[in-house]
Amino acid sequence: MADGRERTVSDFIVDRLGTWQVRRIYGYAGDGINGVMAALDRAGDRFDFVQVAHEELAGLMASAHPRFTGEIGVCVCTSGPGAIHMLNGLYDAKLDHQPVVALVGQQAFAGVGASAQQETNLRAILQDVASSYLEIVAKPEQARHVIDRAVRAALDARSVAAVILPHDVQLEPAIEDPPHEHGRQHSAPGFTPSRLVPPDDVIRRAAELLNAGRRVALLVGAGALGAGPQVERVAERLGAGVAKALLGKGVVPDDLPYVTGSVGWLGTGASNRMMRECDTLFMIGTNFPYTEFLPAPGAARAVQIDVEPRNLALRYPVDVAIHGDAAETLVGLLPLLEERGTESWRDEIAGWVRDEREAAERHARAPATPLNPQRVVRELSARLPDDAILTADSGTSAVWLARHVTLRRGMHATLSGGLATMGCGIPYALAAKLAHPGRPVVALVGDGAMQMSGFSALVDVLKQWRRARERGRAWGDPRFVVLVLNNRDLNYVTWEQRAMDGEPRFLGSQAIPDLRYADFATWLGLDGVRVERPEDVVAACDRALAADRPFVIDAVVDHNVPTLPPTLTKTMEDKLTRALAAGDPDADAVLRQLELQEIVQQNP
Ligand SMILES: Cc1ncc(C[n+]2csc(CCOP(=O)(O)OP(=O)(O)O)c2C)c(N)n1
Ligand SMILES: [Mg+2]
Repeated sequence: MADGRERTVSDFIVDRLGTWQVRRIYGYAGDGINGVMAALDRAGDRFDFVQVAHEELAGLMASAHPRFTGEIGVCVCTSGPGAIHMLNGLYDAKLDHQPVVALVGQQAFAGVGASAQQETNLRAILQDVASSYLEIVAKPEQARHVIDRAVRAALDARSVAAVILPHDVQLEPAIEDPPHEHGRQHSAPGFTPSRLVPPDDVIRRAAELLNAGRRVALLVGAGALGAGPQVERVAERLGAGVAKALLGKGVVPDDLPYVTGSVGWLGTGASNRMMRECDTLFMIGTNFPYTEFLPAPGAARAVQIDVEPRNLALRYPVDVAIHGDAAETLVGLLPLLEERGTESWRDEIAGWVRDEREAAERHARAPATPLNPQRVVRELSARLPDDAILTADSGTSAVWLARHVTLRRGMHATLSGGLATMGCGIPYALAAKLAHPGRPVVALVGDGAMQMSGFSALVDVLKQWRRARERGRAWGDPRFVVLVLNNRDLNYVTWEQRAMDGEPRFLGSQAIPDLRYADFATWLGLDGVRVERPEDVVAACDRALAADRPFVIDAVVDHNVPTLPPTLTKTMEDKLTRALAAGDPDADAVLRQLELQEIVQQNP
């Protein structure tokens, strides 16, 4: 090396990641990973090391990175507590099928087995989450093929790979090219994903089934994210409506007349009605788990496309199950699909969609104490710039994102779908901003999520905002808006307690303190405003979207506005009634809101 030092295993690993086009690494220090940190320091500008305030944030940012870049996400942490903190972010990546490589430090290999401080059984801890690949680099010769294989495995499986790096091995001299002898490996970087094109006869059978349908419903998920134009063409050709699973929100714009919006518990009346009344279901890249919102088994004939055979015909007894890429399959299918003669189903859907949009507006305008969260989200949505990227946390913000944010062409939105972990909103948004500094980014988060990890995440936002400016690379678009839905409650679960379990809101587990989120942002040197009156909502949104720095809107919203599906099943209604009669502290206000929000019971 230039300073006369020998290149270490850590230098080699860092270089090798560079060869794999890795440029950004999210992480946190600790003695178990110091060798790698020093190598990152030596690598200088070749990497953007993003220091987080908590390892979970590094895991979540690594899980977000591929969603916004198409690249692999890389995160790094120390042994024991670092790895354990990071685990939640890694599971988030695994459950949402994001390719992530985690470099996890370990105490010196020479001492492992003697219960050294911070020594944990990392293999056991990481075994499940890193099921695509998990290895310990115990000898310098291993570094090359273990890194190559970890990256390739993560990309191939679209999942998590983890490499455990004992501290003493990190510091050993690198062996760049092991000798050509027994037991040594000679790997190389590089990965080209293959195209999954289903056989012609399967596509033909799917086309026949779809052509025979008179009331076709499309349900699209994350697997359809690169296939938006094809989905639109198929829907137009078949006169079909398009409903979206949460992670598929960005597949097609929300403002098309045949897009019914989200489906399920968080979904719209229009989507759920279309699912009940369709005669043909076409699922594209979705593993949407709430089967009660799909047609009753056998009520519709069905075609499904998925890249993962194990997801096929799992939630619904589909007639034609296609193992294939969404876009590739749809391209093959389109020429075989017949133009519809009758437009009645399409008109019916368009009518539901119009009604739905009017109802959403009415519900958002309904009075609440002090603010109706739907109104805040709608006003912000209406003002979003064309290329905005949105994220939402787990909680009511996910519901309002699903129902009240109108994604237009060019916009993107994501959240923690599979794991549905709290605390994802801000780290996802920050990863989006680092990937696209020229685009406005908006995070919708709960006050519980703020108290859980959001304050730390805001510190990370501050650090990255400052760092960009100090390096003379200020974000091309400074807008980074965090909307905190301050409802003093773990509200999503409060509604689950009522409608799923028939239990009243348990103040001891649900109520949380009212904190000053905007004041915290301002105190950090960022900007923010607290909103407590409906007439101040618009001005707050305008201010946030005109700010020259990250901005927090602390919106004091009503926790009695229901996040229930628009139509309740008899069971849900019975449970809700039981909960409210069982001493729910907010029963009266809840009953009033149920009326204002026009929550109705499905025909028994
Ligand atoms: C890490 C984690 N813990 C618990 C949950 C269960 N959970 C889902 S939503 C929610 C409430 C979140 O409260 P808050 O952030 O205030 O959002 P709200 O629903 O009130 O808008 C909880 C506890 C979870 N999803 N993730
Ligand atoms: Mg809350």
